[in-house]
Amino acid sequence: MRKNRLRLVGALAALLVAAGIGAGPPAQARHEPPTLADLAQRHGRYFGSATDNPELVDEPYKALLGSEFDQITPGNGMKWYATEPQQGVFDFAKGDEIVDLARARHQKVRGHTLVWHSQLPGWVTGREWTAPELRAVLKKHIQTEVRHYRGKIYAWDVVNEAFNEDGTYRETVFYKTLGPGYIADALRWAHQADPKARLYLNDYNVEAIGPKSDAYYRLAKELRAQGVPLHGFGLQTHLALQYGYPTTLEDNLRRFSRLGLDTALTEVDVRMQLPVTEEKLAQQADWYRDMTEACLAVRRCVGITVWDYTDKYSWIPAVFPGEGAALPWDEQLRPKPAYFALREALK
Ligand code: 9MR
Repeated sequence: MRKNRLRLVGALAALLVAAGIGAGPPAQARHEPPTLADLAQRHGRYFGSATDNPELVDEPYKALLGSEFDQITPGNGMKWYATEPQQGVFDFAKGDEIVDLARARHQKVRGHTLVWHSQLPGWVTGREWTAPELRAVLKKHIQTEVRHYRGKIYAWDVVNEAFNEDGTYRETVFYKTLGPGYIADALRWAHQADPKARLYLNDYNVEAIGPKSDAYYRLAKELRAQGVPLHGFGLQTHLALQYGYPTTLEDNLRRFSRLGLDTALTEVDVRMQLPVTEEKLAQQADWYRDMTEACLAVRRCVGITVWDYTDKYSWIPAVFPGEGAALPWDEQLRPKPAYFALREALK
């Protein structure tokens, strides 16, 4: 029943968009309240988007980024390759640009990300490290970056993607050199540098209850018991229509909540195999609605961030050839059925 109703609403929304009603540049320029951010705030949540520096020359894009969202995550600008391209030489220009923009619009910033095996500079990956060397390098990287942004970052993804699908530790340079304790150390160092920032572990394919989210649950419990400053668990939520919806999402959020942790959907997109059809868009809308309802149902699920808001700047087509259309706005910045489903869920 419900699904059929949702499909109908989605199809209607698509028709309106196709007919140019409620779409196109004039409608976007109007910024009529309530925005997704306004709606989310009524629930004590935020609604955010990732963005990336090269996109900020696109004025219509930037306008919507500034009006519809109350939280921003830099997609790349705060990663290690960008912030410490040479050992001990820090460059915060990209992150600063996004933080300044967000602050001017009173948007929260999620800092992404301090410790990750990917997008590392060559000087980190290109040689062998002893444990004391790498420990010092890691501590300096974390503390210099967190200190630079002290007071300006709502939450940090301190460690990103630390586990394999089967729940074993990913064999990153940090794990192999320092052992699993690098996670607690990273959290402690970040906390020293900005005691007010909320500190997260963040990963993909952890939306459903399963071996990978179980590994985080066990680790989070252990870290909390040891008094390690861990405050949140970020579920990236990169979903794909062909793999099915993670129906245990709400229960999963709730169990982390019971550990005293915040949760957040941090990098949401719902990709599909192209071509786009109305049916796929309607199903995508259902998923956006369902995940929003799941977050709203769990008190400590603090907010939702889409991994950029328009298909124009989605990472999907480059990484999954033949897939795309993953975001709530299309490549022309027109809202899709998913956008209207988000509004419905937040009402
Ligand atoms: O959106 C980011 C994209 O621009 C980069 O090319 C890509 C490189 O891996 O990283 C993307 O963001 C990733 C995020 O940092 C961590 N989770 C997965 C995201 C998609 O790859």
